[in-house]
Amino acid sequence: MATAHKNLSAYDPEQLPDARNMRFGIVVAQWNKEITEALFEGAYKTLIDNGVDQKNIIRMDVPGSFELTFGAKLMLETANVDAVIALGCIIRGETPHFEYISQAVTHGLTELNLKYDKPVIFGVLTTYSLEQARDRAGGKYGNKGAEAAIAAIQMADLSRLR
Ligand code: DLZ
Repeated sequence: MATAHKNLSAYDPEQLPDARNMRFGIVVAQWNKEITEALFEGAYKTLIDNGVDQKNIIRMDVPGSFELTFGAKLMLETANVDAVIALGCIIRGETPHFEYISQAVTHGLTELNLKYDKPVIFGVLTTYSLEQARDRAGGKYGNKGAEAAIAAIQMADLSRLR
């Protein structure tokens, strides 16, 4: 696969829209907290590096990835943000929980994108092991949180076309 050994988080800041006047919500699932904290750090740093004021980054913690949908909805309704970044990590165990939670949060966040006029970004890792998650949360394949922040800036800029 072309992306198998590539850091996926590299980007050209010159190509990103101006984010200095944007405001973001970040909803962070507390399951697999080691990973989701690393995702948060990646997202937060990327927003700051692109000129977002720290007072315009609002964090909300929720218990697990299943609760990201409700957390993102609350954020959209109460925090006056330009975009919401939902961060979670679902690791496959021995039961079908993985499939149910992954599908629920994917559908939930998609519904929010259709219902509200502000974008919600999917920053949820779905992996077969903790090691795969670490590789994608600041490890050899970059940081999915940073990628989610870049997507959030791009989508917030697009939504201003409305
Ligand atoms: C229950 C559960 C399981 C088994 N695995 C994960 C996981 O890998 N990642 C995650 O974010 N959350 C997990 N959860 C918790 C659910 O997302 C949810 O918090 C609970 O089912 C309560 O609704």
